[in-house]
Amino acid sequence: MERTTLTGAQLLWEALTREGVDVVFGYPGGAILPAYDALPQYAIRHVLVRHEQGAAHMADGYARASGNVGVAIATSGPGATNLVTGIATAMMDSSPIVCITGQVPSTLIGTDAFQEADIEGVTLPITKHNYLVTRTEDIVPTLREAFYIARSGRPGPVLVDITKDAQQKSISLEWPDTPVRLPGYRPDLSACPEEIDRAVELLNAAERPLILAGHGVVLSGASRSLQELVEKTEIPVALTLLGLGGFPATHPLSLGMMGMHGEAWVNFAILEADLLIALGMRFDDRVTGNLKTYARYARKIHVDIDPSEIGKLVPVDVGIVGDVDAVLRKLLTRVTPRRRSEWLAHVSELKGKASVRDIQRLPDDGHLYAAHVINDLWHHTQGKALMVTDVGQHQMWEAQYYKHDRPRQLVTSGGLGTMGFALPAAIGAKLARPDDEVWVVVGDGGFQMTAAELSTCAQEDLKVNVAVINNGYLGMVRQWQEFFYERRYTATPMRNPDFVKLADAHGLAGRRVHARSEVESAVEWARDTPGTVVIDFKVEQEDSVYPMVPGGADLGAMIRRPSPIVESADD
Ligand SMILES: Cc1ncc(C[n+]2csc(CCOP(=O)(O)OP(=O)(O)O)c2C)c(N)n1
Repeated sequence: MERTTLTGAQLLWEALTREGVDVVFGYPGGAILPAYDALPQYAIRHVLVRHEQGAAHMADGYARASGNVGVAIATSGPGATNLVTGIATAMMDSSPIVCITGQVPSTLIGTDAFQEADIEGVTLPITKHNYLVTRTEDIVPTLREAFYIARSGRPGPVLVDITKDAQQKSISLEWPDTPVRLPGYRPDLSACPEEIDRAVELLNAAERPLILAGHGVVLSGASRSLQELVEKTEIPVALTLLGLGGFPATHPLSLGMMGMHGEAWVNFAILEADLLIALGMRFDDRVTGNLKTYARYARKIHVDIDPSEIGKLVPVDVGIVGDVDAVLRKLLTRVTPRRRSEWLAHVSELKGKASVRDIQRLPDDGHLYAAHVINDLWHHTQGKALMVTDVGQHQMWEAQYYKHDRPRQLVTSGGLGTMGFALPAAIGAKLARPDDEVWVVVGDGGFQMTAAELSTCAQEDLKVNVAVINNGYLGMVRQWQEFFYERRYTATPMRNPDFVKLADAHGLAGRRVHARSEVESAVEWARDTPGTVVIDFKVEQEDSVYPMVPGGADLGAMIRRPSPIVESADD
């Protein structure tokens, strides 16, 4: 063991360096100033954000794009509370981030000191774990635990709040070199052999099986095993929003997204299946619709690393607690190869009937449809871009029309549905994967929530392509008003700034697109222009995302696109 004498602030950066951190996203202030003062002594890049929410989303985007832990840093009080939405976003989507906040000196805690906020109390329900550190001696062990907890088992956000005096004091310490061990926390990764046996039995016996692939497939790096299992057994795959990319969209056995805005044939297939194999997904209400009528004819196998997810919402026949990849590898050696021509033929019949309502069949009538923009973006980026989306209609169109073939190719806020996520998350993703072409797809509403981070792109000289899907409305809410509130558009029409001028004000290039014929050249222009660019796509204002399962309705009760060009009588 080596002995070192350092200040708490130095120990903080030293611990981060030893965890492999090369970039942090943050905003300084009084209570975290000792840490900032020590930062130049370390080879860690600091990205100065424009709002701490952005720092948390950037750390999250970095984590989702890289698979490593992202780090955000903020001062006490308002700095810390500004992180909250980003932390909750990471928590809902099992994203490993560590947030470090400065706290008022330990002698002032509990006195309503200037910029004092009990951020440990505030973030208790939205972190996987959190800490208040008041002693310099605890900084290193705590940070080591924080990284271990964030990245192990079901990943999630951890917050470490460190008092100013703990950052200032110098101590001499022996650097711990043993692995972190926490008596009360042992993520169990070994699946129970009896449950594996039962799963194999059900898999071999099923006639109409369907795999439901979720975020866990991506997080556990299970894509290859999944593909092997699928090809061996000919079981088609439906994906959750966060599962997209976990199985290639262009694979013949990929059906597409399930749920509220999932493909109609996927939802019908779920309702008709005799076996669902749910992998690293949590039967979210947006995925199941009415639980009472959900997949009534199906036996269910649920694989998840988090035991509390098994049986939480949907009773299952077999629950396997374990890492998805490890479980799939066990199943692979045991399942019998099968061909399923009848079931697959039936699913493609469902698909054929439903796809006549596809917006892609709408002719180019001079209107610019968001779905056309996304489809063309997919085409002109050869399906290879790292896509980061915000929340709303554009998010669903992106999920439907950009075909994600690789894991970690789509970064989006699923569980919390956080508007303002996309631009900062894309900054984090770009820093994680600098060689990737990164596109932000964002609504005019959500863009304005964190557009100040354009300034961060400019200062850090980052290349991110921003596609604003500008419909002049808070589109998804307008859609709900159209469907369920008799078109009373209260508080959803939006008067926007000139987004091209906004880009210009940041020293960035911008361009406006009104017609589908201009999309290709705009995409090419974005790719060729150095630095971050903003494209303002002026799309059809009152288009809606179809199909749609109204909240809480039966999965089969989808509202369908009303005016298909071609419609078969029985569709
Ligand atoms: C922070 C936050 N506030 C409110 C909402 C509720 N909400 C969900 S979608 C949406 C509209 C989004 O509008 P826009 O960003 O323009 O995207 P569009 O739906 O038009 O594609 C709103 C307000 C939210 N998801 N997040």
